[in-house]
Amino acid sequence: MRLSPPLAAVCLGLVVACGGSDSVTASGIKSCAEDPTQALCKVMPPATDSGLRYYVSRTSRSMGTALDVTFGTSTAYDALVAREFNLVTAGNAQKWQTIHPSRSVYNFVRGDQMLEFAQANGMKMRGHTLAWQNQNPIWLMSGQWTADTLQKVLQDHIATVVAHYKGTIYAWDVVNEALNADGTLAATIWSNTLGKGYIETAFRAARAADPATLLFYNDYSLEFPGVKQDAAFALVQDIKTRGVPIDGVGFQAHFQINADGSGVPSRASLVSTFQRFAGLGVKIHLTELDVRIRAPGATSAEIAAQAQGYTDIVAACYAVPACEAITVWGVTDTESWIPNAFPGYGNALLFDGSLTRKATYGAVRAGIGG
Ligand code: 9MR
Repeated sequence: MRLSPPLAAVCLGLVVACGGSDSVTASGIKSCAEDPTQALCKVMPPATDSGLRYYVSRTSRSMGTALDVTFGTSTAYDALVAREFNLVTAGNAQKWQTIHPSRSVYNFVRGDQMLEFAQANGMKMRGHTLAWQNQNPIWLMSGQWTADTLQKVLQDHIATVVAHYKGTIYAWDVVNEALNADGTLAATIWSNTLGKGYIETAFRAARAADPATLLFYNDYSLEFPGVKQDAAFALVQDIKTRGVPIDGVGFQAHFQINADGSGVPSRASLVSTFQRFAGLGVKIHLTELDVRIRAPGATSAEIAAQAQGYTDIVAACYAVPACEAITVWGVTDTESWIPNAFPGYGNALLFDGSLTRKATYGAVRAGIGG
């Protein structure tokens, strides 16, 4: 697998001060350039008319999944990813903690492996994420920063990471989860020192580093009408009005089916929400979709509501031209973040741990119109 020129030319793997010459090897992880025999470097069997990817390819949209630790450990898993999806996101590999482990060291190895796999298999990749409160390295969180020094750290990080992937990443989640549930600005390392202006700083730095990649504001619970959705709308409207570069809004789309079957807004409500944001002139991506149910113990009615929810979410996206991509947050239920974060809930994705398609899979295909 050959890297596209921008990636190969900048800095491959773990490097001290990206672009520098003192490259060091990450323990146990090799890029495809170093070891092209790894399963994940291979071109996988083409999509067939039984895969989601086939149905999506008949539209102009993308259907993606998040890749994490299971990626590259099993040819069957990797082949499934390439058969079913035409878009990938690094679930964790491009977050600060992984990609920028100490102030002068960047580690692009795992993110590059995912990009190489995507390129080899004709898939796009979304980048995730450039400014967030969670999964930050200790050196960042415990640093003694002034507004000037922290702003420079943010700008340097974004310049380096986005430049590394210049021309290869389809869209970046530039700012992640900037708002609280009540619509106020979340207290983060960024907002505490830089105020709301960090959002603009991040978008401008990303645009300067790659003029072509799509820049997204990404957040959770925006799918529900209410104060948080209103605050996100106002935020995007404000930064767009002021000429700050932004191309899209990422709706994380983490849903929970309740005992009465509620939990996913109606199709009409979702369409109206997506249209509302599309009216601002931005694209819409559903970036981290999952629909959790009680596990164990979901009733057949809850399982049916979950499937109906998946169909409604996908159909609502497909009803709005600006909604161009849907990403499910992982491939199998066993690798999903849900059981850890929501004890008693799970089974939120499209495949079980044996890589078998579930009813949710058929529900997504129905939403696409397959
Ligand atoms: O999927 C990610 C999981 O493996 C991590 O443990 C977790 C830590 O915060 O982050 C998960 O992904 C999050 C995403 O980056 C942003 N939105 C919420 C997701 C679930 O926590």
